Amino acid sequence: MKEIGIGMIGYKFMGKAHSHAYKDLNMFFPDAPVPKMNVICGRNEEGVRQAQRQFGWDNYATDWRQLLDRDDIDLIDINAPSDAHKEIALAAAASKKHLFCEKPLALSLADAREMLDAAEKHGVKHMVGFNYRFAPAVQLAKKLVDEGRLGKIYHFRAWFLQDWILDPSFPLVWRLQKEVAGSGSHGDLGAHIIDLAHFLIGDMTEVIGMNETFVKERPIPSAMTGLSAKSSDSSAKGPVTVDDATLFMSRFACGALGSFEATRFAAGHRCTNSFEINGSKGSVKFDFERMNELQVYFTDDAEDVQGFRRVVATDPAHAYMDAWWPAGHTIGYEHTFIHEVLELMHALEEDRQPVPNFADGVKCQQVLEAVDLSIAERRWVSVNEL
Ligand code: SOE
Repeated sequence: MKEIGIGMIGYKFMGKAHSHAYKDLNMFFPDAPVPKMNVICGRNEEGVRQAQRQFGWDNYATDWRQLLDRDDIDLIDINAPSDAHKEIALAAAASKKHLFCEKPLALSLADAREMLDAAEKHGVKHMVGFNYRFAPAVQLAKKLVDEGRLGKIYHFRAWFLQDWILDPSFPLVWRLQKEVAGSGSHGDLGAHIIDLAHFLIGDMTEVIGMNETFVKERPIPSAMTGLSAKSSDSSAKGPVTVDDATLFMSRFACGALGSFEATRFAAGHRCTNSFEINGSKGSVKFDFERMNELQVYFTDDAEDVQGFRRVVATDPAHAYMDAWWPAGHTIGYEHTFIHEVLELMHALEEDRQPVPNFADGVKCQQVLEAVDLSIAERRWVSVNEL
């Protein structure tokens, strides 16, 4: 069985999700190449040593550069904060390591393009972490669109709603600082629904948007913290330099109209990642909080039973599901990462680019920046302007 040596940088939320995926992959997909969990890397020695033990890595390092000269590492997995992506990716590509990078790919379109160029120049494989594509219900939506079962697509609407920074005393974590995160809800949540739109119905041609930062200053945290930070009563405050919410409309090359909403201020919504597609022959509706289900409507159902039906996408007929449990037994968020890593391992074995790859990351970044430009200049922006 082929083995792929992994060196992973970052050990927090995504580090845990990726580690779990590497660990469980072959238990359910025994024919896939084996991801060898060789080295986990992070700046804080105590933290990374704890993660090494807890997640099951063989070694740890505190400087990512040490990973690049090692012969037992074929792939560098980058899930450090977004401002670190580019430097690591460029150096890893130059060292002929394959790349797996979390979204958003980079802080800017120019940086994302540089990362894609470097990967292509050095002939390495590259993947970007848009994990929601890998939910079986999302794969079913894609199949229905591709097989023409929804007919001509008229509408794509998507919304990704969270509420974890609703409290104004929630601290100024790195995700609220433009120089580290690139953008706020737009790049963090909007990136996912933009990618789902690209995956499901194709490219966008033009966009127009609006955004808002509702809480403009927040307490400065004493240490580097993320989503799990608690409200802070620190009196020292700093400016929030990213959007709290971004909304935009778009036109697609296929003729469909799109609408998108990403916000961290939707009280009561913890992780509502949803889309709806309406075509001439039917519609589908997806909500990540019920991720095993796809609501499906076909216009040619008999008149007396017309309506949305709830398809539970957990039968062996659905993508990936014959590897899991008996029909009807559900899977969860972490399984999207296992399917993502499955695609990555197979692509490396077959000597082809995984999908989604850095080209998809660039395409997403292009839409993110087109929306930002439309907001700055208060006009429709053609995606190809960028
Ligand atoms: C936080 O907003 C977050 O964890 C994102 O960073 C992820 O990409 C998204 O999948 C869930 O929400």
